[in-house]
Formats: sequence, C-alpha cells, structure tokens
Amino acid sequence: MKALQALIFDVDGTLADTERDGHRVSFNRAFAEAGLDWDWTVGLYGELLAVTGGKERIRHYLDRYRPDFPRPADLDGFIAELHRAKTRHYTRLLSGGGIPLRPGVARLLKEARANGVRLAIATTTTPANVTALLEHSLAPGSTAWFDVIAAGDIVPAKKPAPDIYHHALEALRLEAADCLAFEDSHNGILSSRGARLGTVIAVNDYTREHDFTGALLVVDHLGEPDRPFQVLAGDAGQARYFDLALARRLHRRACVAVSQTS
Ligand code: XBP
Ligand code: MG
Repeated sequence: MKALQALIFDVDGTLADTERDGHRVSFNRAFAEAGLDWDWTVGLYGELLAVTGGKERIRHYLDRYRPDFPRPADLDGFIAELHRAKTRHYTRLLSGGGIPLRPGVARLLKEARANGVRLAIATTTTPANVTALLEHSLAPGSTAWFDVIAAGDIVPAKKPAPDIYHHALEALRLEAADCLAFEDSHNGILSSRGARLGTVIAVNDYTREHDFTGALLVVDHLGEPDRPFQVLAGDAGQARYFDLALARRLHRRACVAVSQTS
C-alpha cells in the first residue's frame, strides 16, 4: 500500500472564494478602465465560469454575448492587454488582504508540512495571482511551502483537461496514486480525475450543484475544530473537519479500490 506523499490544491474556489469578489470585480475594473461598458454581474459570472482561464473567458464572452462588438484587428493582443490589466487589479486587491482563505485550508497546509507531506498547486489562474494570494492571505514567504506551483499558460490545455495535474505530478516526480487533489468545481474534478487523482471536493456557492461523480468526499468546506464541515457525499467516518488523518484514510480507501479493480 502506497503512503500519501503529497496534497495538490486547486486555487480559485478551493483555497479561497476568489471568484465573485476577486476575479469578477477585477475583470470589471479592467473593462471600465479600457472604456468598455461590459458588466459581469454575479449571475452572468456564474455562467462564464464554465470556461476556465481569464483570457479564454473574455473571448467566450465576446463570442457568446457580444457578437455585435467590433473586433479589433489584433483580437489576441486586445484580450491579452485587458487580461494584464485585470491581473494588475486582482493582485492589488489581494495585496490589501482582501480575500481570506477558506475554513480549514491554512490548518491543513500547516499540518501536512509539519508531517512531511509535500504540497503542490495545479490551477488555471495566472502565476502572479497565486503568489499574491499565498503571500497576503496565508503567510509571507508561504509560496515556498509548495514544491510545485503549476499555473496558467504553462500547459496548452487548461482544465477540464488533465494537463496541469500531469505537469504537477511530473514536477513532483510522483504518481497519481501517491497524492490527493483538492478541487471545488466540475471542471476541476474532470481535470484531476483525468489525471487519475483521488479527489476531495469543497463546494462553494457557484459550484454547489455541480456534478462531482468520482469524488472521494464532497464537503461544504474543510472545516475547523470549532466549525464542523457538512458531508455532502462520501464517508468521512467520525471526522468533523478535514485533517491529515482523514486525508490518509481516504487515500488508503482509494488505493484499495484501485487494487480491487486492476
Ligand atoms: C479558475 C479560473 C481562473 C480564474 C481567473 O482557476 O478559471 O481563470 O477564474 O484567473 P482554478 P485568470 O480554479 O483552476 O484555480 O484570469 O488569471 O485566468
Ligand atoms: Mg477552482
């Protein structure tokens, strides 16, 4: 039986609720700055989240909602410039400590580190955004807690493709069976399961109704000793919050399930 060696985390929606009050707000600031009348409301943004990656999301918005918008000759350059501005707004917003980590995240990261379980990140967001979140919402210097930060355009195909997880596993020099992934969305679990990773889901308001078929466990958040999680699918035994002991139990269970089917 393999021991659990690493935890691989998605970022947006998993480490922190960054989408509604972080990314969405920053997209809108970039649009206003560029003199565009585009307004991504909370509801519309929920629909747009089906497309991962900010540049890809802007392109999808134009195709789906603004077919009448006159396309600049250099559409790629136009989108890239808007997205650069959005990243500037987003990292500035985070630098004010604007978005806290979700319950249980900091506790679990610290427990893993203290017990020699390695940490990694696999996300579609821009690398600068990950650094800003970790440095301002976790701890100064905490980027170094992660052996691998796989982010953004480092792979050609973003989630739901498994490429970013394959990239993280290669950089860790580990196999999927050595690790657990943490995700919050349907696209996220398609990506992690596509890389054959056992996956734990912590839902949020945008993803509560998503399909999480194949998850080891679905909870409303990772929980704290004084703020228990609610189990939405799967079996957490007597656990009231997500800790390393539960991670190891789920990992063991996943290993047994794989060995029985192979
Ligand atoms: C979520 C995403 C990202 C962010 C925006 O990534 O799809 O595109 O919404 O970030 P994950 P960028 O859940 O995998 O962390 O604008 O930098 O793409
Ligand atoms: Mg996510």
